[in-house]
Amino acid sequence: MTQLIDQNFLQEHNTKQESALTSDYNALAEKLDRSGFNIDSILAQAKQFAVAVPSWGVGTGGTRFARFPGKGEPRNIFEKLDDCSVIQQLSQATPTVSLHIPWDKPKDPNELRQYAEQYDLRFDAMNSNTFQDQIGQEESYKFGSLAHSSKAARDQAIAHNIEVVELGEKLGSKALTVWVGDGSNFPGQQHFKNSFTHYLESIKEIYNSLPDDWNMLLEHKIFEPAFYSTVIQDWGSSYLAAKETGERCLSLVDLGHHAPNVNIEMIVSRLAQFGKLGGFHFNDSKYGDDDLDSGSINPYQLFLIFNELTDIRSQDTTYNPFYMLDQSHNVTDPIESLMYSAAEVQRAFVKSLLVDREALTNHQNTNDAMMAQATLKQAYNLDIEPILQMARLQEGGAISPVACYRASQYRQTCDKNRPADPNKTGSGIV
Ligand code: AFD
Ligand code: MN
Ligand code: MN
Repeated sequence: MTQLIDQNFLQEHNTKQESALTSDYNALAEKLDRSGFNIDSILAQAKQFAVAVPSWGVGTGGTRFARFPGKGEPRNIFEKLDDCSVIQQLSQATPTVSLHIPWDKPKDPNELRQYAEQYDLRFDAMNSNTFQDQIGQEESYKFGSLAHSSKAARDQAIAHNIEVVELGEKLGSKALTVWVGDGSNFPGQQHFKNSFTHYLESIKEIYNSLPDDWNMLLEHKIFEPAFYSTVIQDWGSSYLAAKETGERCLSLVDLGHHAPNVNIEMIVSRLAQFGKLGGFHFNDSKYGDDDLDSGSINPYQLFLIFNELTDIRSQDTTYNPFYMLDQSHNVTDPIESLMYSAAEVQRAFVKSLLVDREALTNHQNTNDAMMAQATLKQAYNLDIEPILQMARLQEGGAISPVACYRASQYRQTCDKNRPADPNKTGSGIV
Protein backbone atom coordinates (compact mmCIF):
# COMPACT_ATOMS: atom_id res chain seq x y z
CA MET A 1 0.00 0.00 0.00
CA THR A 2 1.23 3.49 -0.82
CA GLN A 3 1.54 5.79 2.20
CA LEU A 4 2.33 9.46 1.81
CA ILE A 5 3.44 10.03 5.41
CA ASP A 6 6.65 8.14 6.04
CA GLN A 7 5.91 5.14 8.27
CA ASN A 8 9.10 5.52 10.34
CA PHE A 9 8.36 9.18 10.94
CA LEU A 10 4.84 8.28 12.07
CA GLN A 11 6.11 5.61 14.43
CA GLU A 12 8.69 7.92 15.94
CA HIS A 13 6.01 10.50 16.51
CA ASN A 14 3.84 7.92 18.25
CA THR A 15 6.66 6.48 20.35
CA LYS A 16 7.06 9.75 22.21
CA GLN A 17 3.45 9.56 23.42
CA GLU A 18 3.01 5.85 23.89
CA SER A 19 3.80 5.47 27.57
CA ALA A 20 1.48 8.34 28.54
CA LEU A 21 -1.24 6.75 26.43
CA THR A 22 -0.76 3.35 28.05
CA SER A 23 -1.19 4.79 31.52
CA ASP A 24 -4.22 6.90 30.49
CA TYR A 25 -5.77 3.87 28.81
CA ASN A 26 -5.26 1.64 31.84
CA ALA A 27 -6.75 4.24 34.15
CA LEU A 28 -9.81 4.55 31.90
CA ALA A 29 -10.08 0.74 31.69
CA GLU A 30 -10.28 0.59 35.48
CA LYS A 31 -12.87 3.36 35.63
CA LEU A 32 -15.07 1.77 32.94
CA ASP A 33 -14.72 -1.62 34.55
CA ARG A 34 -16.32 -0.23 37.72
CA SER A 35 -19.39 0.64 35.62
CA GLY A 36 -19.45 -2.79 34.00
CA PHE A 37 -17.87 -1.88 30.64
CA ASN A 38 -14.98 -3.80 29.14
CA ILE A 39 -12.64 -1.32 27.49
CA ASP A 40 -11.26 -3.80 24.97
CA SER A 41 -14.68 -4.50 23.54
CA ILE A 42 -15.31 -0.75 23.26
CA LEU A 43 -11.89 -0.37 21.62
CA ALA A 44 -12.74 -3.08 19.09
CA GLN A 45 -15.91 -1.21 18.12
CA ALA A 46 -14.05 2.11 17.93
CA LYS A 47 -11.63 0.51 15.46
CA GLN A 48 -14.54 -0.60 13.29
CA PHE A 49 -15.97 2.91 13.08
CA ALA A 50 -15.76 4.58 9.66
CA VAL A 51 -17.03 7.80 8.14
CA ALA A 52 -16.55 8.84 4.48
CA VAL A 53 -14.63 11.96 3.49
CA PRO A 54 -16.33 14.24 0.94
CA SER A 55 -14.02 14.82 -2.01
CA TRP A 56 -15.17 18.45 -2.07
CA GLY A 57 -14.09 18.91 1.54
CA VAL A 58 -10.34 18.67 0.91
CA GLY A 59 -10.29 21.96 -1.00
CA THR A 60 -10.69 25.24 0.87
CA GLY A 61 -14.32 26.36 0.81
CA GLY A 62 -15.67 29.86 0.85
CA THR A 63 -18.70 32.00 1.47
CA ARG A 64 -21.02 33.88 -0.86
CA PHE A 65 -18.61 36.78 -0.54
CA ALA A 66 -15.24 35.28 -1.27
CA ARG A 67 -13.00 32.30 -1.20
CA PHE A 68 -9.52 32.57 0.25
CA PRO A 69 -7.61 29.66 -1.26
CA GLY A 70 -5.32 27.65 1.01
CA LYS A 71 -1.77 26.67 0.22
CA GLY A 72 -1.11 23.57 -1.84
CA GLU A 73 -4.76 22.79 -2.50
CA PRO A 74 -5.56 19.70 -4.58
CA ARG A 75 -6.15 20.64 -8.22
CA ASN A 76 -7.84 17.48 -9.43
CA ILE A 77 -9.43 14.27 -8.18
CA PHE A 78 -6.10 12.45 -7.99
CA GLU A 79 -4.61 15.07 -5.70
CA LYS A 80 -7.84 15.03 -3.69
CA LEU A 81 -7.37 11.30 -3.21
CA ASP A 82 -3.78 11.90 -2.11
CA ASP A 83 -5.12 14.17 0.65
CA CYS A 84 -7.86 11.68 1.55
CA SER A 85 -5.20 8.99 1.91
CA VAL A 86 -3.30 11.15 4.40
CA ILE A 87 -6.49 11.73 6.39
CA GLN A 88 -7.07 7.98 6.50
CA GLN A 89 -3.45 7.09 7.23
CA LEU A 90 -3.32 9.33 10.30
CA SER A 91 -6.90 9.12 11.58
CA GLN A 92 -7.75 5.50 10.60
CA ALA A 93 -11.45 6.37 10.63
CA THR A 94 -12.02 7.38 7.00
CA PRO A 95 -11.42 4.47 4.59
CA THR A 96 -13.85 5.76 1.96
CA VAL A 97 -14.39 8.85 -0.20
CA SER A 98 -17.68 10.28 -1.41
CA LEU A 99 -17.35 11.70 -4.94
CA HIS A 100 -19.22 14.59 -6.52
CA ILE A 101 -19.93 14.43 -10.26
CA PRO A 102 -19.10 16.21 -12.55
CA TRP A 103 -16.56 17.90 -10.26
CA ASP A 104 -14.66 14.62 -9.88
CA LYS A 105 -15.57 13.04 -13.23
CA PRO A 106 -12.62 10.90 -14.37
CA LYS A 107 -11.56 10.41 -17.97
CA ASP A 108 -10.92 6.77 -17.18
CA PRO A 109 -12.90 5.30 -14.23
CA ASN A 110 -10.59 2.30 -14.09
CA GLU A 111 -7.56 4.48 -13.64
CA LEU A 112 -9.31 6.34 -10.79
CA ARG A 113 -10.31 3.11 -9.11
CA GLN A 114 -6.75 1.81 -9.28
CA TYR A 115 -5.39 5.09 -8.01
CA ALA A 116 -7.66 4.79 -4.95
CA GLU A 117 -6.78 1.13 -4.47
CA GLN A 118 -3.08 1.85 -4.08
CA TYR A 119 -4.08 3.74 -0.92
CA ASP A 120 -6.64 1.11 0.08
CA LEU A 121 -9.35 3.75 -0.32
CA ARG A 122 -12.84 2.81 -1.52
CA PHE A 123 -15.72 4.90 -2.83
CA ASP A 124 -18.76 5.64 -0.71
CA ALA A 125 -22.02 7.21 -1.98
CA MET A 126 -21.86 9.10 -5.28
CA ASN A 127 -23.26 12.65 -5.38
CA SER A 128 -24.93 14.06 -8.47
CA ASN A 129 -24.95 17.76 -9.21
CA THR A 130 -27.96 19.41 -10.79
CA PHE A 131 -27.67 22.63 -8.83
CA GLN A 132 -25.18 24.18 -11.26
CA ASP A 133 -25.11 24.50 -15.02
CA GLN A 134 -22.26 22.68 -16.72
CA ILE A 135 -20.50 23.93 -19.84
CA GLY A 136 -22.27 22.83 -23.01
CA GLN A 137 -25.43 21.69 -21.26
CA GLU A 138 -28.68 22.34 -23.17
CA GLU A 139 -31.14 23.10 -20.37
CA SER A 140 -30.46 25.45 -17.47
CA TYR A 141 -31.04 24.56 -13.83
CA LYS A 142 -31.71 28.17 -12.91
CA PHE A 143 -35.31 27.33 -12.07
CA GLY A 144 -34.78 23.78 -10.91
CA SER A 145 -33.74 20.33 -12.08
CA LEU A 146 -35.57 17.14 -11.07
CA ALA A 147 -38.65 19.22 -10.17
CA HIS A 148 -38.37 21.73 -13.03
CA SER A 149 -41.56 22.84 -14.77
CA SER A 150 -39.96 21.89 -18.10
CA LYS A 151 -39.81 18.21 -19.00
CA ALA A 152 -36.64 18.71 -21.03
CA ALA A 153 -34.80 20.07 -17.98
CA ARG A 154 -36.11 17.23 -15.82
CA ASP A 155 -35.03 14.66 -18.38
CA GLN A 156 -31.56 16.14 -18.53
CA ALA A 157 -31.26 15.99 -14.72
CA ILE A 158 -32.52 12.39 -14.69
CA ALA A 159 -30.01 11.40 -17.38
CA HIS A 160 -27.20 13.00 -15.35
CA ASN A 161 -28.14 10.99 -12.25
CA ILE A 162 -28.25 7.77 -14.24
CA GLU A 163 -24.82 8.55 -15.65
CA VAL A 164 -23.52 9.09 -12.09
CA VAL A 165 -24.88 5.69 -11.08
CA GLU A 166 -23.19 4.03 -14.05
CA LEU A 167 -19.91 5.66 -13.18
CA GLY A 168 -20.34 4.70 -9.51
CA GLU A 169 -20.81 1.06 -10.51
CA LYS A 170 -17.43 1.11 -12.23
CA LEU A 171 -15.88 2.58 -9.11
CA GLY A 172 -17.43 0.10 -6.66
CA SER A 173 -19.85 2.54 -5.01
CA LYS A 174 -23.18 1.27 -3.67
CA ALA A 175 -25.30 4.40 -3.29
CA LEU A 176 -26.44 7.57 -4.97
CA THR A 177 -27.07 10.67 -2.85
CA VAL A 178 -29.44 13.15 -4.44
CA TRP A 179 -29.56 16.71 -3.24
CA VAL A 180 -31.29 19.31 -5.41
CA GLY A 181 -31.46 23.06 -4.99
CA ASP A 182 -34.96 23.12 -6.50
CA GLY A 183 -37.34 25.53 -4.84
CA SER A 184 -38.61 29.08 -5.00
CA ASN A 185 -37.77 32.55 -3.75
CA PHE A 186 -41.25 34.05 -3.82
CA PRO A 187 -44.68 33.00 -2.61
CA GLY A 188 -46.63 31.93 -5.65
CA GLN A 189 -43.54 31.33 -7.76
CA GLN A 190 -44.05 27.58 -7.78
CA HIS A 191 -47.02 25.29 -7.41
CA PHE A 192 -46.08 23.17 -4.36
CA LYS A 193 -47.94 20.06 -5.42
CA ASN A 194 -46.89 20.15 -9.05
CA SER A 195 -43.21 20.58 -8.33
CA PHE A 196 -43.25 17.79 -5.74
CA THR A 197 -45.07 15.58 -8.25
CA HIS A 198 -42.40 16.30 -10.86
CA TYR A 199 -39.70 15.50 -8.31
CA LEU A 200 -41.34 12.20 -7.42
CA GLU A 201 -41.65 11.18 -11.07
CA SER A 202 -38.01 12.03 -11.67
CA ILE A 203 -36.56 10.16 -8.71
CA LYS A 204 -38.68 7.12 -9.53
CA GLU A 205 -37.11 7.05 -12.96
CA ILE A 206 -33.62 7.23 -11.46
CA TYR A 207 -34.54 4.60 -8.87
CA ASN A 208 -35.69 2.23 -11.59
CA SER A 209 -32.26 2.34 -13.17
CA LEU A 210 -30.42 1.52 -9.90
CA PRO A 211 -28.53 -1.76 -9.62
CA ASP A 212 -30.22 -4.20 -7.19
CA ASP A 213 -27.61 -3.78 -4.48
CA TRP A 214 -27.66 0.03 -4.51
CA ASN A 215 -29.44 2.50 -2.28
CA MET A 216 -30.72 5.90 -3.21
CA LEU A 217 -30.37 8.54 -0.49
CA LEU A 218 -32.57 11.64 -0.54
CA GLU A 219 -31.07 14.67 1.17
CA HIS A 220 -33.44 17.37 2.36
CA LYS A 221 -32.49 20.98 3.12
CA ILE A 222 -34.68 23.65 4.65
CA PHE A 223 -33.42 26.50 2.47
CA GLU A 224 -30.64 27.70 0.18
CA PRO A 225 -30.18 28.35 -2.66
CA ALA A 226 -33.98 28.79 -2.67
CA PHE A 227 -35.00 31.07 0.17
CA TYR A 228 -38.79 30.75 0.29
CA SER A 229 -39.48 27.08 -0.32
CA THR A 230 -37.45 24.05 -1.27
CA VAL A 231 -38.99 20.98 -2.84
CA ILE A 232 -37.40 18.55 -0.36
CA GLN A 233 -37.46 20.88 2.57
CA ASP A 234 -37.76 18.65 5.59
CA TRP A 235 -37.64 15.07 6.81
CA GLY A 236 -41.37 14.77 6.21
CA SER A 237 -41.02 15.48 2.49
CA SER A 238 -37.96 13.27 2.38
CA TYR A 239 -39.81 10.41 4.08
CA LEU A 240 -42.81 10.74 1.77
CA ALA A 241 -40.59 10.71 -1.31
CA ALA A 242 -38.55 7.75 -0.09
CA LYS A 243 -41.69 5.81 0.81
CA GLU A 244 -43.34 6.53 -2.55
CA THR A 245 -40.25 5.54 -4.49
CA GLY A 246 -39.28 2.13 -3.18
CA GLU A 247 -37.66 -0.02 -0.52
CA ARG A 248 -34.07 0.95 -1.29
CA CYS A 249 -34.86 4.65 -1.43
CA LEU A 250 -34.00 6.16 1.97
CA SER A 251 -33.70 9.54 3.69
CA LEU A 252 -30.35 11.14 4.39
CA VAL A 253 -29.98 13.50 7.34
CA ASP A 254 -27.51 16.36 6.93
CA LEU A 255 -27.10 17.83 10.41
CA GLY A 256 -26.99 21.40 9.08
CA HIS A 257 -30.14 21.26 6.99
CA HIS A 258 -32.79 21.83 9.65
CA ALA A 259 -34.43 24.85 11.21
CA PRO A 260 -32.47 26.10 14.25
CA ASN A 261 -33.09 24.11 17.44
CA VAL A 262 -34.87 21.24 15.69
CA ASN A 263 -34.62 17.98 17.61
CA ILE A 264 -32.52 16.06 15.10
CA GLU A 265 -32.07 13.00 17.32
CA MET A 266 -35.83 12.54 17.32
CA ILE A 267 -35.93 12.77 13.52
CA VAL A 268 -33.31 10.03 13.52
CA SER A 269 -35.50 7.87 15.70
CA ARG A 270 -38.65 8.49 13.63
CA LEU A 271 -37.02 7.72 10.28
CA ALA A 272 -35.34 4.61 11.66
CA GLN A 273 -38.53 3.31 13.26
CA PHE A 274 -40.14 3.26 9.83
CA GLY A 275 -37.13 1.81 8.04
CA LYS A 276 -36.22 4.95 6.13
CA LEU A 277 -33.03 6.26 7.74
CA GLY A 278 -30.33 5.68 5.14
CA GLY A 279 -27.43 7.93 5.97
CA PHE A 280 -25.88 11.07 7.37
CA HIS A 281 -23.92 14.11 6.36
CA PHE A 282 -22.12 15.15 9.53
CA ASN A 283 -21.26 18.78 10.18
CA ASP A 284 -22.31 21.43 12.66
CA SER A 285 -24.01 24.82 12.51
CA LYS A 286 -24.84 27.80 14.68
CA TYR A 287 -27.38 29.87 12.74
CA GLY A 288 -28.58 29.01 9.23
CA ASP A 289 -25.25 27.56 8.13
CA ASP A 290 -24.62 23.91 7.34
CA ASP A 291 -20.90 23.43 6.96
CA LEU A 292 -19.02 23.91 10.24
CA ASP A 293 -16.80 21.15 11.59
CA SER A 294 -18.60 18.22 13.22
CA GLY A 295 -18.96 18.64 16.96
CA SER A 296 -17.50 22.14 16.95
CA ILE A 297 -20.68 23.90 18.12
CA ASN A 298 -22.97 21.31 19.64
CA PRO A 299 -21.13 18.09 20.51
CA TYR A 300 -23.95 17.02 22.85
CA GLN A 301 -26.36 16.90 19.91
CA LEU A 302 -23.93 14.69 18.02
CA PHE A 303 -23.76 12.38 21.04
CA LEU A 304 -27.57 12.28 21.30
CA ILE A 305 -27.81 11.30 17.64
CA PHE A 306 -25.37 8.44 18.22
CA ASN A 307 -27.25 7.52 21.36
CA GLU A 308 -30.27 6.90 19.13
CA LEU A 309 -28.21 5.00 16.57
CA THR A 310 -26.68 2.75 19.21
CA ASP A 311 -30.12 2.11 20.65
CA ILE A 312 -31.39 1.15 17.17
CA ARG A 313 -28.38 -1.12 16.63
CA SER A 314 -28.94 -2.81 19.97
CA GLN A 315 -32.21 -4.08 18.47
CA ASP A 316 -30.96 -4.65 14.94
CA THR A 317 -27.24 -5.38 14.72
CA THR A 318 -27.33 -5.44 10.91
CA TYR A 319 -28.43 -1.79 10.73
CA ASN A 320 -25.67 0.09 8.94
CA PRO A 321 -26.46 3.57 7.59
CA PHE A 322 -24.06 5.53 5.37
CA TYR A 323 -21.88 7.93 7.36
CA MET A 324 -20.31 10.87 5.53
CA LEU A 325 -18.81 14.18 6.54
CA ASP A 326 -20.11 17.21 4.64
CA GLN A 327 -18.26 20.35 5.66
CA SER A 328 -16.69 23.40 4.10
CA HIS A 329 -13.41 24.58 5.54
CA ASN A 330 -12.86 28.28 5.13
CA VAL A 331 -10.32 29.17 7.78
CA THR A 332 -8.61 25.87 8.61
CA ASP A 333 -6.43 23.43 6.71
CA PRO A 334 -9.08 21.03 5.30
CA ILE A 335 -6.98 17.96 6.08
CA GLU A 336 -6.74 18.99 9.74
CA SER A 337 -10.46 19.75 9.94
CA LEU A 338 -11.43 16.44 8.37
CA MET A 339 -9.16 14.40 10.64
CA TYR A 340 -10.38 16.25 13.70
CA SER A 341 -14.03 16.01 12.65
CA ALA A 342 -13.83 12.29 11.90
CA ALA A 343 -12.50 11.81 15.44
CA GLU A 344 -15.30 13.94 16.88
CA VAL A 345 -17.92 11.77 15.18
CA GLN A 346 -16.07 8.66 16.35
CA ARG A 347 -15.97 10.12 19.88
CA ALA A 348 -19.75 10.59 19.90
CA PHE A 349 -20.14 7.01 18.69
CA VAL A 350 -17.84 5.61 21.40
CA LYS A 351 -19.56 7.58 24.16
CA SER A 352 -22.93 6.29 22.99
CA LEU A 353 -21.64 2.75 23.58
CA LEU A 354 -21.02 3.70 27.21
CA VAL A 355 -24.61 4.60 28.03
CA ASP A 356 -26.05 2.26 30.64
CA ARG A 357 -29.08 1.26 28.55
CA GLU A 358 -30.68 -0.94 31.14
CA ALA A 359 -30.57 1.86 33.71
CA LEU A 360 -31.88 4.34 31.12
CA THR A 361 -34.83 2.09 30.30
CA ASN A 362 -35.65 1.71 33.98
CA HIS A 363 -35.53 5.47 34.53
CA GLN A 364 -37.76 6.00 31.50
CA ASN A 365 -40.25 3.40 32.68
CA THR A 366 -40.40 4.84 36.19
CA ASN A 367 -40.49 8.43 34.88
CA ASP A 368 -37.34 9.39 36.71
CA ALA A 369 -36.47 12.37 34.52
CA MET A 370 -33.49 13.44 36.63
CA MET A 371 -31.74 10.08 36.55
CA ALA A 372 -32.64 9.44 32.91
CA GLN A 373 -30.85 12.59 31.77
CA ALA A 374 -28.04 11.92 34.27
CA THR A 375 -27.52 8.48 32.74
CA LEU A 376 -26.90 10.07 29.35
CA LYS A 377 -24.67 12.73 30.88
CA GLN A 378 -22.63 10.12 32.72
CA ALA A 379 -21.52 8.66 29.39
CA TYR A 380 -21.23 12.02 27.66
CA ASN A 381 -19.03 13.50 30.38
CA LEU A 382 -16.45 10.72 30.16
CA ASP A 383 -13.09 11.56 28.62
CA ILE A 384 -12.67 8.67 26.19
CA GLU A 385 -9.73 10.18 24.26
CA PRO A 386 -7.44 7.27 25.27
CA ILE A 387 -9.75 4.86 23.41
CA LEU A 388 -9.58 6.95 20.23
CA GLN A 389 -5.82 7.28 20.53
CA MET A 390 -5.35 3.55 21.16
CA ALA A 391 -7.62 2.69 18.22
CA ARG A 392 -5.51 4.86 15.92
CA LEU A 393 -2.23 3.52 17.27
CA GLN A 394 -3.22 -0.12 16.91
CA GLU A 395 -4.55 0.45 13.39
CA GLY A 396 -1.30 2.09 12.28
CA GLY A 397 -2.47 5.70 12.53
CA ALA A 398 -1.27 8.62 14.63
CA ILE A 399 -1.96 9.03 18.35
CA SER A 400 -2.28 12.76 17.64
CA PRO A 401 -3.20 13.15 13.96
CA VAL A 402 -3.09 16.94 13.69
CA ALA A 403 0.25 17.28 15.51
CA CYS A 404 1.77 14.49 13.44
CA TYR A 405 0.42 15.99 10.22
CA ARG A 406 1.90 19.39 11.04
CA ALA A 407 5.25 17.85 11.90
CA SER A 408 5.26 15.89 8.62
CA GLN A 409 5.23 19.13 6.58
CA TYR A 410 2.82 17.48 4.11
CA ARG A 411 1.07 20.78 3.34
CA GLN A 412 4.36 22.56 2.74
CA THR A 413 5.36 19.83 0.27
CA CYS A 414 2.01 20.23 -1.51
CA ASP A 415 2.54 23.96 -1.65
CA LYS A 416 5.73 23.35 -3.66
CA ASN A 417 4.32 20.56 -5.84
CA ARG A 418 0.90 22.04 -6.60
CA PRO A 419 1.26 25.51 -8.04
CA ALA A 420 -2.18 27.13 -8.11
CA ASP A 421 -3.95 27.63 -11.42
CA PRO A 422 -3.67 31.40 -12.12
CA ASN A 423 -6.95 31.30 -14.10
CA LYS A 424 -9.00 30.29 -11.09
CA THR A 425 -10.83 33.09 -9.34
CA GLY A 426 -10.98 33.55 -5.61
CA SER A 427 -14.74 33.87 -5.42
CA GLY A 428 -17.66 31.58 -4.75
CA ILE A 429 -18.43 28.65 -2.51
CA VAL A 430 -17.28 25.03 -2.81
C1 AFD B 1 -24.38 21.48 -0.59
C2 AFD B 1 -25.68 21.08 0.05
C3 AFD B 1 -25.69 19.66 0.54
C4 AFD B 1 -24.97 18.69 -0.31
C5 AFD B 1 -23.65 19.22 -0.81
C6 AFD B 1 -23.07 18.33 -1.86
O1 AFD B 1 -25.99 21.98 1.08
O2 AFD B 1 -25.20 19.60 1.86
O3 AFD B 1 -24.73 17.50 0.36
O4 AFD B 1 -23.83 20.50 -1.39
O5 AFD B 1 -23.96 18.11 -2.93
O6 AFD B 1 -23.47 21.82 0.42
MN1 MN C 1 -25.01 17.56 2.68
MN1 MN D 1 -25.23 21.52 3.02
